[in-house]
Amino acid sequence: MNSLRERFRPPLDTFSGYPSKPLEESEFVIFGVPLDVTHTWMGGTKHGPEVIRYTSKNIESYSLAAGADIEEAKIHDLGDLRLPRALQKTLQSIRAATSEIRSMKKIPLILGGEHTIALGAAPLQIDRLAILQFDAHMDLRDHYEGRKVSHTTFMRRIAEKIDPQNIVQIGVRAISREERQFAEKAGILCVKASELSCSSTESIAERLNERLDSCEAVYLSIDIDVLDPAFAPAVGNPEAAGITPQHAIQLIRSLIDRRLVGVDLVEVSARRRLRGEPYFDADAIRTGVVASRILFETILALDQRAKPTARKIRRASE
Ligand SMILES: [Mn+2]
Repeated sequence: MNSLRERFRPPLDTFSGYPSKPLEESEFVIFGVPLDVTHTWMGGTKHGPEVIRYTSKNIESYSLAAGADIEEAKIHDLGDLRLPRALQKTLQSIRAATSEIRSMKKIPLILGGEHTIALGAAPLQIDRLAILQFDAHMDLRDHYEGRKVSHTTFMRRIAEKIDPQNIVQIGVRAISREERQFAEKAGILCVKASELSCSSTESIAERLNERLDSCEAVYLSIDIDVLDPAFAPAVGNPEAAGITPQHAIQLIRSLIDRRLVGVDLVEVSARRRLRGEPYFDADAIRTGVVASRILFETILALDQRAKPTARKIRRASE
């Protein structure tokens, strides 16, 4: 356990602002990965974990939807992973930390950082693992700007290691022709952002749960750029016509259950760090506020799932 701690920088603020529960008693183990190396437009994801911790301690901690308070959730915040220089080493370090957390029967929850970290965090060795990805992008390019491993190719690498039919992508709207063809051929289930404005979240959740039913474990990866830039402007690659925070929260509440083996929330970025309060620019604060809310609702929704088999579609807007 000590060797696990040594790999992290203790956080200045803990996630949610409440003191961490002891590691042994916790259900979620949170850590940041301030990775910001393969960006193709705007950087700033190295500030992501700090933005999320800062906003999460300032928003209301009670959830109306869950009828519970994040203060009561069993969360331990390890701080930020110390990053080696090489990207492959970073991915190995994420893999080692997440498997250690999972071996303690706890759920790792990662604050990004760029999306590439999901390649290290998702337990791809698990048979019938599903990846539930909220994203404006598919990230399925074979390579990009000479890189085989980056924020825009990592899902292709994942699709080479698990059954692509167990990949579900929600909120997609910014893709290349190559990605579209690959996804269709591979049988990836894609819910376009536009579908969420004309179908109910209940009917979409039902369709997705049918696909997820045969899976043994689910890894949830949330790229905050899945939201419209009006809600989440501080991201590396903003794309118009995105989904709303309500859509994201309702779907997450309807889809997750005790098969969850990991969560990441990535791509929150900040252009600059300011002196004094507020610590970050207004776009970063706005993005952090919605990211923090989504994480609170995810954690509290899982707390309500009593049995591993409870996969009934739930009305999320109660
Ligand atoms: Mn994205």
